[in-house]
Amino acid sequence: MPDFPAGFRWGVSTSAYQIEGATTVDGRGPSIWDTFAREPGRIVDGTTGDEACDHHHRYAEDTALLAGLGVSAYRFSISWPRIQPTGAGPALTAGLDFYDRLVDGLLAAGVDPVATLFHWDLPQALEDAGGWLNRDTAARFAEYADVTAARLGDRVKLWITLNEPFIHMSLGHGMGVHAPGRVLLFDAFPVAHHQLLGHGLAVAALRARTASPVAIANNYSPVRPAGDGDADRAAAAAYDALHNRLFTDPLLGLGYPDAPGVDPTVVRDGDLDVIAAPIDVLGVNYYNPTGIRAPEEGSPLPFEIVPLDGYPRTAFDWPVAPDGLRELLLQLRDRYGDALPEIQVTESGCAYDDAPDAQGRVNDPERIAYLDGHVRAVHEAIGAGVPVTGYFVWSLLDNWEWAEGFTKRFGLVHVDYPTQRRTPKSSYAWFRDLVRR
Ligand code: IFM
Repeated sequence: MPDFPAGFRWGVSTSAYQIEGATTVDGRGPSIWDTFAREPGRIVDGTTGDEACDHHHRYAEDTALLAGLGVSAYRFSISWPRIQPTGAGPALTAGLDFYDRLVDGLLAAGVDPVATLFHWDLPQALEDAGGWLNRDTAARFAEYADVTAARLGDRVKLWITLNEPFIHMSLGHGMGVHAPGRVLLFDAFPVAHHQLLGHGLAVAALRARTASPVAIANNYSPVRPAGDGDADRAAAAAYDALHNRLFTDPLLGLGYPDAPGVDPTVVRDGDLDVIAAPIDVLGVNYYNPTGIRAPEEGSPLPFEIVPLDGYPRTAFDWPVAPDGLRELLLQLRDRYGDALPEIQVTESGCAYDDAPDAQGRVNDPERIAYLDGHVRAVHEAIGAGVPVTGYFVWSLLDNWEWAEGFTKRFGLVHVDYPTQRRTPKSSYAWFRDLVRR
């Protein structure tokens, strides 16, 4: 492995609902995922995040795993309904206490706490009032950022406002396969705008409470047109605008792109200035590129997603394409030029059907190959002048993978859910050695 610049941040990521469990302790309110997971047929194995990895009780053990890995940073998310059970009003001290203990434990272990404020677990009471379709949710989000940073702002080293607002809009509100399960197709645009508005308002709230840098974590997927014809290229451009530009152009001061669904009547005077508040870091979550071709006649969508041939595939059937990460990082640099802030890859990882062998060891050579390829792609992008300063593996632990329940394992550490036993996989040792070097 080639050398990385001194100070490069190596980390791992998780999110609250996927690992914490303990969904009813300390006054936590219900979130949209508690509700959604209980609806028949929503989750492939019928499970919920009620227990997940029991991290809320086992955070000290998990902090020791982070220390053993030697990472310089740990990206976790804060559960909004633990802090404000109904998404409004004073912060719950007991809810904040948990993250206070976690943050202090990380610092004592020499690991920088990186906190994401919203990783999809909206308080159910806010959803009942319209959720992200309701403009007021943006103001509520800024209030939550304020009360949380008032307690943790002196110790969290990087704040991330939103995780993957594109996925929350498209899967949660466009297609209904994630919570809250709305099927609005392109009428979901207000969810995009109000998340971005909430982000901008939260940036201002965070700046008033902390000197630490502020970021957002977007999901990106470089688009490959299926053919050279004009129709496939136009379809690819439409998908690219939706997936890769809708949540980045306005953040970097360019306003909304010409993407399907964009509705200017939702955007009020001054909103774009709030959204374009300067950020210090752009978080990039990358898993795979997307193949696109022109839609069949009569399709409600201006594009059709098609499988990309010629790549190995993960247990999710996603193509393993490290070249896509290099391409994406160069594309961001070419697209945004001087407006592009420092980048940290805030998620990169893969699911495989990992299981312990007869000796109890978990060997995951495919994950090692995956990470090796993606880390090298980052190195090449840095060599080409892209300002990448960090790389976080998704994920520390196997965890509850949303609509896939417990069926997809992304961890460097295997979790046996019935016993909650943690077993570091061979990729954990590989990543530890990489970080040490
Ligand atoms: O598990 C998710 C995470 O919550 C958000 N980014 C993608 C991961 C893998 O699907």
